[in-house]
Amino acid sequence: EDGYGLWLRYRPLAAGPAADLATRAGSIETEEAADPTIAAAVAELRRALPGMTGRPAGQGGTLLIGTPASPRIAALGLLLARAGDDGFVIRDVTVGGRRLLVIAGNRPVGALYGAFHFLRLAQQGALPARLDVAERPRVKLRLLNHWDNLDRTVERGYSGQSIWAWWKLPIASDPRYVDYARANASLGINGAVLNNVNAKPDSLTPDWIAKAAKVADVLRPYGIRVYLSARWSAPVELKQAKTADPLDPAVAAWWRAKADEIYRAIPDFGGFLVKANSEGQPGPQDYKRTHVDGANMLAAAVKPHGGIVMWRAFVYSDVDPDDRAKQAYDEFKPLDSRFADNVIVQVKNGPIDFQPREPFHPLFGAMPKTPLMLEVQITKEYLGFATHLAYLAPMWSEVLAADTYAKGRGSTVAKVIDGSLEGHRLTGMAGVANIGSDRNWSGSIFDQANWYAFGRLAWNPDLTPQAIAGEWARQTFTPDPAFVTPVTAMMMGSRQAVVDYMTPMGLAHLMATGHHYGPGPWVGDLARPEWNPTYYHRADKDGIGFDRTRTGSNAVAQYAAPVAKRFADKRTVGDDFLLWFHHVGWDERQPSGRTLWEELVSRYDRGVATVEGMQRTWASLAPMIDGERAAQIASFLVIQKEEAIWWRDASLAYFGSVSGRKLPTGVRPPAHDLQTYEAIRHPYAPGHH
Ligand code: BDP
Repeated sequence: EDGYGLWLRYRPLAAGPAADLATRAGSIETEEAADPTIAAAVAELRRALPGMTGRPAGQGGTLLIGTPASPRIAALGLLLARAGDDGFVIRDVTVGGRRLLVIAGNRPVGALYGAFHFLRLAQQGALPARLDVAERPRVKLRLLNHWDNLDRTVERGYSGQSIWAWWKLPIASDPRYVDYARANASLGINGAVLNNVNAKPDSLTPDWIAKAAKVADVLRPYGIRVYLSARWSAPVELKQAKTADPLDPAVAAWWRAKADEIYRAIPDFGGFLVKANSEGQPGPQDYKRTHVDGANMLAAAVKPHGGIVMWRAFVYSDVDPDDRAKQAYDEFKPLDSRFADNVIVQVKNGPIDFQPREPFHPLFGAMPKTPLMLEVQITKEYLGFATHLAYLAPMWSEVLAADTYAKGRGSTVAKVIDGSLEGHRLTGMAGVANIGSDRNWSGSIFDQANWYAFGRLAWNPDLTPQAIAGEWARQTFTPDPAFVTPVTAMMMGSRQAVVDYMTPMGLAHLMATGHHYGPGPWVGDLARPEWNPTYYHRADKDGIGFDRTRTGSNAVAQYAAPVAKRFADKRTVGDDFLLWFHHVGWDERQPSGRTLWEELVSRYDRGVATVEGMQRTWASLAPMIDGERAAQIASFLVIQKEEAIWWRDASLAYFGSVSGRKLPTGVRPPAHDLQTYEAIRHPYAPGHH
């Protein structure tokens, strides 16, 4: 048990559920075995069921899987409209006096998702006596964004090398690609951007297109399309055009020909993801053109093939910004209604950059005429890399459930991205993948839960983090409630713990330079103002926090009036975002009765204490699972505890020195002086290239 099996372990069930499962799904039948997707579904069921039932295949009742193309399924009257294009129906029916379990979709991919859903239910213990399930995904594009480089390093990757063994492609595949596809399909993930948003032009050359095509061939039966990140200046860098000006007809012709070439190799190619004019990446603004000019030109190139363009809104300019948090909105909001209909704008969950906690991005709800997709980061660039146990579903749900008030109460981010608020058909959610060549895929066992949760939320943004954690834990470890209940509670509190020991009460971006590992709140000498932690926390002898109200940058005004009003008032903003929106005096009383300084100190202590509690929980649970995974998790919790203390101590040493406030009595002083923390360097930290 090294974690390679993820949540698809298919271990023997307890006697009762095993016998029931064998009775209901002993032999798998289909009339569509020639379809590669149905074949994949059947193969999965045949691989899974004997292991779970402990009985050889072919005995017991029949499970029939397929689409209405199968006469037996068509005859059943399953009301498949409920399943939509990508969903499924799972039902126990009686035909000619015999019981039959049916898994059906309108398309083969729906049946595949249904098979995985059935296995998800079965792995968790007893199935309902009569199954009658109908599901369909709420969001159309459910994509992983790999930040994988062509040399197999991974930007912000903490789980080994890229799983794409580019050098051996296109001739050699890898069994891992199939297991990757199975895992994604089990969640309904239906697309993968193969390469880093900080893209190289080479990925668009014939050699690399052939490699991507091979990956696409392997993923295709699992309903997963391949996409590529496109480097804006590729035509120039490949020496095939003099300019990359989107309004130059020769440039548009180059991209059209390039798209034609890609589609010849990958007929169902999904399209391009573009990071333009952001953090040094080239883009249309280099030619005094807009994001719209760029996106629409590319969109025209892929349109004849049914492709799309995902244009990222993660931008901040290098001219001294009064507030980086305002820039994406300022640049993109005026472009609403001008994007082509096969363009979707990809917006990070918060206005800065994947911090442990950010308010929802103000663009959600502010561009009603443009489809927006949500981008979250599964890889934990700012939450302790792969070692810290931080379950991210609560963070993503917090954003999905956030009310933009764009069309009055109830205009949640979830409704923006599933298209229901404004009637968009092109909808999506992207997660920056945390997958690499490590045997356990994600660098740690608990980080598998973040991949899992991303997929589940992209399928249904209303699923609760608690429910997702429970189903993941039952499949990944054991369905035993004595294990699942405490482990779920531990997961549910874990992200808040990271917030508490790294960036409590609305602080953000206090990580060390470059690699973003460990504390660096004192850093204030980097070339661009908004690269510096001091820019974000603005601590001085009087107080701390970024004033984003009218007296400051007025970023609050980018939100709809009721939201802006709540954020703008110290009494209503809530302590999650207090210092995000306000500069607060160190001695100002908080609702707890403590001063702000005392409150901050208590948050850092609470974060450390939560990690200690996680260690105790794990010590009591570890004997219930295999030794290999249990030991790795325990050792990572030791790392997390040491580093939580490091974060707490370094932060308190620094903020104590700036504020001149003393630690409240009874509080443990930092182990070292500030200079010691400031001197810590991590020259070989992973993930930054
Ligand atoms: C930041 C990362 C950087 C990415 C950038 C992005 O630090 O490596 O290139 O986001 O999303 O979080 O483009």
